[in-house]
Amino acid sequence: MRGAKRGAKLNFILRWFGVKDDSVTLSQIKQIPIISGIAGTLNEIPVGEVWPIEKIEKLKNQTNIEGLKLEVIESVNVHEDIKAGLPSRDYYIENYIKTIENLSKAGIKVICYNFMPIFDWVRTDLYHQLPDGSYSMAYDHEKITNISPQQLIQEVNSGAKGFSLPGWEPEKLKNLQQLFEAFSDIDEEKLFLNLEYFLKSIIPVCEKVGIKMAIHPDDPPWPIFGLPRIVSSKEHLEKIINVVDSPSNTLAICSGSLGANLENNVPDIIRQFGKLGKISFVHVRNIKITDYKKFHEVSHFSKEGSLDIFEIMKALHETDFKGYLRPDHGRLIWNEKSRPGYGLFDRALGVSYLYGIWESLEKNKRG
Ligand code: DNO
Repeated sequence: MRGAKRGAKLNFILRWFGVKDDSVTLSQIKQIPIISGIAGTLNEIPVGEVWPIEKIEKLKNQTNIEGLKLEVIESVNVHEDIKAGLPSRDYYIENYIKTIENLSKAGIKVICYNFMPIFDWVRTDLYHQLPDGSYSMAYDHEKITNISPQQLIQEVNSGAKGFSLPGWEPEKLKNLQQLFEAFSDIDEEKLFLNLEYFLKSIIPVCEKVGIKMAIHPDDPPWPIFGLPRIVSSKEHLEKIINVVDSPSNTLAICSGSLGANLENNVPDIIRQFGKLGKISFVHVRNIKITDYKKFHEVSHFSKEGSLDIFEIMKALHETDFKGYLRPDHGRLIWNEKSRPGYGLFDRALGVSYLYGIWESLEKNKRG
């Protein structure tokens, strides 16, 4: 195993949703030591449309003025027609390619995306109170089996307090029945073929323009509402990176997503794919698993959750990770009013903790 080279650089960034859609400002973000940039987005562009270069440049300029970099986009969401393999997919793939080209012109290096049918991440409670009085998000599979998708959407959107939640675009979700019909005969195998078709179309362009696509794992890592999931395990990740052999076909490792299934050993997964240079983006979050398919999010600290965050950082360090890393969902603490999971305070505590681990690994290595 290669050790970290002197001067190896890991880029700590923070997710930011834009002036109109985030309670946190860029000037607050720049005051978090060690944060060098953001994972940005253009939330206002409907999924499937081309991201115009002017809007991308505007976001980049806003970010750069604050001394922060915009090199990662989270996410350019994939249109459901591509996931379902409908004839219209070619049109949406063309648009996706134009977006990739436009993003590359603005200096973007990594595009995060996911391939979860219909739903992006799913929680059954956006305000789960922890013993210390803070709030975090929680998931209970039993609840999912007892409510309809419509009910879940209603609950999630009323809890979102006006913020648009990533992946829960209203224009998509209002056609829910039609969407479920499009996926009625799509099993894991077909969904994977549709991912393969998408990757084979876009990855050659990414290679040409120097962009890495980073697929985000399923959150949670098991099927919900009968919809297939194909990015939930080490075996799934292997299959994905092997289907198109390219430096542009990479993974976003999300500790809290993969880690919700105890069979996924996150440090081992990082070692395996890190050694191959297949990880370009990492989300670090801790969760507490309380029962089968039941968990809630906690602070980043290892002692509070079921994941060993030190081991996760160590695996990244051992494999000389030089990509982008961000703290993931934080709790809502100190009465902060923000979108669930994306307040300033707990994510800033998270960065401090993660960087503290990283610095000690670096210094120990140098001796
Ligand atoms: C939730 C996030 C996801 C993630 C997408 C990536 O908070 O982890 O929305 O950004 O799945 O495409």
